[in-house]
Amino acid sequence: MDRRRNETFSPNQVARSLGVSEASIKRWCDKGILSFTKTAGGHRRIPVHVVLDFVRENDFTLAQPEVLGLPPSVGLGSRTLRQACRLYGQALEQGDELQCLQLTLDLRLAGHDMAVIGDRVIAPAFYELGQRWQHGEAEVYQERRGVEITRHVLSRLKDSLAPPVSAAPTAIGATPLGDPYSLPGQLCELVLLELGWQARFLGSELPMETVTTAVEDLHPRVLWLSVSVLEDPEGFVLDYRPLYELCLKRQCAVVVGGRALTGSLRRQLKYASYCDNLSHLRGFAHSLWGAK
Ligand code: B12
Repeated sequence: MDRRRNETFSPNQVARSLGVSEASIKRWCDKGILSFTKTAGGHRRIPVHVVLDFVRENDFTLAQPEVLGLPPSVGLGSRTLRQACRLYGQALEQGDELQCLQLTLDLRLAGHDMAVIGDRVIAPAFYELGQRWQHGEAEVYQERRGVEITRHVLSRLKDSLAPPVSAAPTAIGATPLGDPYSLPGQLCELVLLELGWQARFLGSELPMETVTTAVEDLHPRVLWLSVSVLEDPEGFVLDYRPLYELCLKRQCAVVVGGRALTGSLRRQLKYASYCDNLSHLRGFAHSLWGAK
């Protein structure tokens, strides 16, 4: 292990391992970005740990880890998610739907569940896009197009899931009046479908009365409410109460989430579970029923 840490490589080898030019490596050495030692003959030598630190800190991928004597799969695993998030964000901004689809399908093939893809790739990519929009670095149309692209991608992912068995419990979800944010609701649907539930996102901006009727008609085991924005928080608390009471009677667990549900608002609500993210929903739903 220590021997490996002390092993050094030439700029040419490091360049090949990173998939960049040798000139870039020499420049980074000279700028102090990559630390190095010099041989008696005056040639630069870069320790392997310097390369690995550089890769980690700068979100680089190792194009050919084997040049540094590392296993060819180095850089896969958890780092792949960060990389995928960055690429997803770029593809969103460029309007590249195919790339967005490819990235999410690849992650599923690599064994990541929908909750992880939503929490660690899609949501942070949109967060970044929102930041860029706020700072005038991204256009409104790019954000709107990004939402459309992701809606299509999620619906394609839905098509790739096995249909639920008839004995699977039902889950329904919605966002309240005044909340146009549809992606969290669509993602919740996918997370539950992946677990084998008969899940259906009813849509955005639903009055609580019609959600109540849906609970009466569809007999769900879970109702999820995604609340990203609330025009009238007090009105929401009042309208929500009878819905919650009905759910309690019908043994339907109410799961709430979304950035508008502040701590003070949550204290005024009753619910079975509050989820910060999709992985929480996955865990909760799985504890109730999970075919997978
Ligand atoms: C897309 C978007 C929109 C779209 C949404 C379209 C659609 N059909 O969904 C539209 C065009 C509607 C929109 C409008 C506006 N937006 Co906007 N929008 C965004 C953006 C870029 C992404 C939101 C999103 O969908 N993210 C993807 C989802 C999956 O991630 P998420 O919401 O974080 O959800 C995660 C968790 O919270 C959790 N979760 C959420 N809900 C639930 C529910 C359950 C049950 C569970 C288990 C989990 C869960 O799981 C998710 C995955 O981890 C955000 C940026 C950001 N920071 O998020 C701005 C952002 C939210 N918008 C913003 C603004 C300012 C606006 C507008 C006022 C702009 C304007 N001038 O018109 C309007 C207001 C609209 C309104 N009525 O309130 C600001 C809000 C600032 C603030 N502090 O309030 C943000 C933060 C952008 C920014 N950086 O300034 N927006």
